[in-house]
Amino acid sequence: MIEKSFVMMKPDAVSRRLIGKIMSRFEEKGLQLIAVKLLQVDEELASQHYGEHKDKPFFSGLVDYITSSPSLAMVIKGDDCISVIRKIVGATNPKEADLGTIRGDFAMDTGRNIIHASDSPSSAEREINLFFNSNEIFDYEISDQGWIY
Ligand code: RTP
Ligand code: MG
Repeated sequence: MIEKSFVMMKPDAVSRRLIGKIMSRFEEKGLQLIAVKLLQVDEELASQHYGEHKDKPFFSGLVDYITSSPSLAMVIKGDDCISVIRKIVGATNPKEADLGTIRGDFAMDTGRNIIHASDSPSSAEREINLFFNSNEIFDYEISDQGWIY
């Protein structure tokens, strides 16, 4: 089933200049970028986005991390893409994440795990609406127009 997922490169990914490398993993897999935005997440947006974790001991550190410098928010579209993207991203703790996953290859610390991805269709819908207006999402069809090779 064709799905949309919300994916965000966290401040460490942007600051470490990993945007291109990370983006290419989704594109090479066969997924389609339909929205992208560099933004500074503020405390209110971080608290809404990670609301499910508000009572956890790591919450204030998580908000400090996500608001520390700009992040790159995206909407990615593709067949079963919510679970496929979670596999590409890897486990929450980068030390346990398989090599070949983004977290497994580029990160060492759960508190600096470089990328977020929606974990379910309902999270994806909520997160996409939180970060994007409908006119910022370009839900185009890819067809062979003679220049895809
Ligand atoms: P995300 O939401 O960012 O995609 O990460 P996730 O689903 O893999 O993990 P989740 O349980 O939703 O946790 C959200 C983020 O909180 C930080 N965290 N720190 N110190 C800790 O024990 C701890 N646990 C989670 C991580 O940055 C994690 O990505
Ligand atoms: Mg999560």
